[in-house]
Amino acid sequence: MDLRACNYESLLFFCFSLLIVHCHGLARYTFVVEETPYTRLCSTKNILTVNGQFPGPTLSVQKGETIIVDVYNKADYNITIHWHGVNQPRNPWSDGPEFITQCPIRPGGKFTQKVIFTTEEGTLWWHAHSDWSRATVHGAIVIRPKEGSSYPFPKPDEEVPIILGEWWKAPIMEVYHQMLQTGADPNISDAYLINGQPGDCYACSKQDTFKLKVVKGKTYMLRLINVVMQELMFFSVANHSLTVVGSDASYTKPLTTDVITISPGQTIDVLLKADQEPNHYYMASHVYASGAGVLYDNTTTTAIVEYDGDYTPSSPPLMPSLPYYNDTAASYGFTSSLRSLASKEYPVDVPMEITNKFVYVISINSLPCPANETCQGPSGGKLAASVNNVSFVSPSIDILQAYYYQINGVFGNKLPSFPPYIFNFTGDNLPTYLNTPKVGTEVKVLKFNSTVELVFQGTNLLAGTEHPMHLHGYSFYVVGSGFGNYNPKKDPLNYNLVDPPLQNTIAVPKNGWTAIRFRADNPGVWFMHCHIERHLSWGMDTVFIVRNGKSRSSQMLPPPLDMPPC
Ligand SMILES: *[C@@H]1O[C@H](CO)[C@@H](O)[C@H](O)[C@H]1NC(C)=O
Ligand SMILES: *[C@@H]1O[C@H](CO)[C@@H](O)[C@H](O)[C@H]1NC(C)=O
Ligand SMILES: *[C@@H]1O[C@H](CO)[C@@H](O)[C@H](O)[C@H]1NC(C)=O
Ligand SMILES: *[C@@H]1O[C@H](CO)[C@@H](O)[C@H](O)[C@H]1NC(C)=O
Ligand SMILES: *[C@@H]1O[C@H](CO)[C@@H](O)[C@H](O)[C@H]1NC(C)=O
Ligand SMILES: *[C@@H]1O[C@H](CO)[C@@H](O)[C@H](O)[C@H]1NC(C)=O
Ligand SMILES: *[C@@H]1O[C@H](CO)[C@@H](O)[C@H](O)[C@H]1NC(C)=O
Ligand SMILES: *[C@@H]1O[C@H](CO)[C@@H](O)[C@H](O)[C@H]1NC(C)=O
Ligand SMILES: *[C@@H]1O[C@H](CO)[C@@H](O)[C@H](O)[C@H]1NC(C)=O
Ligand SMILES: [Cu+2]
Repeated sequence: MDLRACNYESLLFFCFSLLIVHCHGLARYTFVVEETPYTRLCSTKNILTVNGQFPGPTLSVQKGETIIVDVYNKADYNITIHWHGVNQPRNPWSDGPEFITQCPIRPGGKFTQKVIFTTEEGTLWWHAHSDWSRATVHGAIVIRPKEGSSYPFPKPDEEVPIILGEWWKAPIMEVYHQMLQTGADPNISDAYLINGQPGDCYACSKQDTFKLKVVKGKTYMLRLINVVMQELMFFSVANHSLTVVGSDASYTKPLTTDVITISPGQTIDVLLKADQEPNHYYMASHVYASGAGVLYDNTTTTAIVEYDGDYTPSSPPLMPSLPYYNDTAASYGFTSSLRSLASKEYPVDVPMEITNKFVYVISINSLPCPANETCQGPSGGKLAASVNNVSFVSPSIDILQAYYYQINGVFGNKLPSFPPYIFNFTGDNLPTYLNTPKVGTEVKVLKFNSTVELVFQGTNLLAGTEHPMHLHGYSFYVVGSGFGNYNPKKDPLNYNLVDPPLQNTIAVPKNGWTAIRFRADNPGVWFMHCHIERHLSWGMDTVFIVRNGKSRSSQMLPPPLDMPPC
């Protein structure tokens, strides 16, 4: 059904089981968050879903469109919904992270969110941004080119979201609370998923395999989304090469590869040409995990690419080879080879004059065990994480409201711009006294339209590992990266200011650094955090507050009347 056709007047439609009403030219969607039974691996449990679907409904919009989503919370948990990678100019009110831009929608509550698309084109996603409910509350966002324009590559015959997920048999909120209580790593998940299905490498999962039917000679665009909670993922399709054409709703130079690395939060659009002998081929994905001693489910999740035709398929289907679990060279090799299209039609706009230079050390840490508790983290303490030695604590009133209405005592603006203490960040055998951070709710305030260069520096404290850093409200250019300690004299000489990729999530390599640049031209309160869920919960988070500009059109929109109460 062509959604454009119902734009003229208020009409009711059921499209892809989404309730859509078009009125005054804005498409309106209904999201009902509720408990839904889910049976996989011979186990039936209730999970939180949107509209009873898992993964949730796909939002399909056109570049530059604004949509309205009425979110109803019919679950027993606090909920918020975030539109990941949608920059939402001047509209932090609908961004969604709980206690950052809103208080949660309580059980029985409702919140109407306005989602403003501007420059994004390609694939993004939406997800819950409260506790760990995003494990099952998520779905794809497909942003089509504007009417009358097309892709910067031949139009694929078909397009399909491929959502890499992670699932626990235990209720996710119990896994989360147990982690906070013990101070140790969370229990490992029971399965990784492709479009909600574990695939047949798991026991009791033969029927639970996603299938993509293809016709020889046709081209398919896979809109890959990593919604996994705790790990980066490798992805490959047997006997087929993949051509990357976009990431995070921005086009890239075509990159042909056998294996993709995708970090939690990231999207990658790839073209798959059905050019092999008619057969069954596995699409397969498993974890890339480099942190020493970190446990994970090491099963490969699979889907099947099934050619149309009259043939006897090989049994089992052909399996691709994926890099080894700790293959950092494969992971970084892929991530660092993405390039913006940087063409006449899709130019880059990298800030050249920098107003604000920051170096943020992002680290895993530990905190001492409170006297009235028993902890199972490192040395009997609790795992934590920090940005420039501040482990972020969620306030009990959201920061946006506190900023807008000038409520004191909710947050401070003392996040250091540079590491407060210089040591060999990526060195071996670091002294344990470096493990303990401060705790607090500290933000960084930026002038409207100032420019930012931010270097993320990873550390080897407790366990050197990747950190996929995600910024709300902006896309940023990834201008440089490397292993070891960032060198402010030498490394900027190698920055790519010509065709750096424009992303909203970037995996900072294990024991390495990554430099990003953006122009602070979106006033509001914007969360920035590691998209590995346990790191986020331990405090690897901070906030940029971008002040209003002088003109009306460079100021935050007024708050909607139905902001959920705190
Ligand atoms: C986590 O794993 C431990 C050990 O297997 C188990 O006792 C505990 O019940 C699990 N917790 C949850 C929330 O599933
Ligand atoms: C798929 O690739 C494998 C290994 O590269 C090769 O042995 C096999 O013949 C190929 N199969 C088909 C059907 O192309
Ligand atoms: C995967 O996990 C299983 C059981 O937990 C273990 O026996 C096996 O060695 C692991 N494989 C790899 C490649 O780590
Ligand atoms: C990866 O893991 C294997 C098996 O545990 C180990 O032999 C190898 O040294 C590891 N490689 C790296 C780069 O850590
Ligand atoms: C320990 O004490 C602190 C401070 O009095 C309190 O907030 C916390 O809930 C207590 N923890 C437990 C597990 O009783
Ligand atoms: C930092 O630690 C690394 C790894 O142990 C080592 O190779 C390097 O020489 C150290 N750098 C300095 C300046 O000490
Ligand atoms: C972090 O802050 C704590 C508490 O103030 C301090 O003891 C520690 O030395 C600091 N660590 C670093 C690496 O800055
Ligand atoms: C932001 O600064 C740039 C560069 O100086 C300028 O071209 C642009 O007009 C400014 N934007 C606004 C909204 O003030
Ligand atoms: C839900 O959020 C409110 C604050 O808006 C808080 O007071 C309440 O404790 C939360 N409930 C749960 C179950 O987390
Ligand atoms: Cu992290």
